[in-house]
Amino acid sequence: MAPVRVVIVGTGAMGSLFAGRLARGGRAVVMLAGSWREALWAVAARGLTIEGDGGSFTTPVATALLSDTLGPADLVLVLVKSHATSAIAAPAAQALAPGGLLLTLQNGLGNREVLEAAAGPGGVGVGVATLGATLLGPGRVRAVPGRVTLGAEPRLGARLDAVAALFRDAGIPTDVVADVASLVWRKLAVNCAINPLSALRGVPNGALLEDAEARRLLETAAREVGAVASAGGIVVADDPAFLAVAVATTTAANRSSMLQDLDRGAPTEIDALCGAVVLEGRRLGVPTPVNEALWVAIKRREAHGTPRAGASRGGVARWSG
Ligand code: KPL
Repeated sequence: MAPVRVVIVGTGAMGSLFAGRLARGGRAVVMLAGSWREALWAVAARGLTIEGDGGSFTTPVATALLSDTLGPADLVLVLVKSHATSAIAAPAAQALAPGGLLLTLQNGLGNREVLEAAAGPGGVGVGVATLGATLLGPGRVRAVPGRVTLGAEPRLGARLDAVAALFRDAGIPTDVVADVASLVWRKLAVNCAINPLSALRGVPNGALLEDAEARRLLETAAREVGAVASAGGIVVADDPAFLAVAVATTTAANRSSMLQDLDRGAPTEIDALCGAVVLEGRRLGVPTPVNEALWVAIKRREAHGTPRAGASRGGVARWSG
């Protein structure tokens, strides 16, 4: 069988994790693309190193700048931060081979729409990842267990099932579910609950469950997201607070992506998370006081913009995706 041609856009923790796992899986030829030159150079020189869940390994992976010619790829996997989606949408779409799939596994609302504007709706799929990944330095990542869930849509045909099989063969537990809107809002509830609280407190996800006040805020933030989803006609199915607690438990050791962003003085995804929920809540007449407070608090910390003391690992002060 011919190898699957995969371009991964995003050289941060998640992009590196997927690139490493898929490259080692042996069924894909992988190219890691981004704008963070230090990471691209490190990977080109030494390969990608993944530690943690599933054992440590280093694997060679091809690299490219976004301004290079990318593809043609059967799968373009988008793993940049949500605020960078507009900047990468055109090169990501251009990298697609005819019939290829552009798949976003990003956090937050709005990414799909931006990618569809560049690639057309027929070529864009959506999934969510509860895998945790901590960037240890350029091209070096620690993985925390979790899974990927992909949203099946009739217009995507069998392409999503093929991607699910590719991920599973690379050791990434993957499911396919039918209700994409529910999938996205369930993950949104988890991220709005875990990410800002862990970032503000400077603790790994699991520590939020050990403190009564943090846990109450986590559960309330998640339920607010569920209330906004319901008002918009989206069925979240489970209690969003239960979902957030479950993910905080399985990713207990992980430092959330927002905590890692604040640690290195980089912009966070708060606008696409709590910010998007607050605006949607206002539109639908649903109060979201905890999400609003978290949005404001993270924006203040971003404006302050100083990397947390001792947060710079591997001698890199500012990392970007
Ligand atoms: O998606 C995540 C993130 O950190 O962005 C979770 C699942 C909360 C893992 O930390």
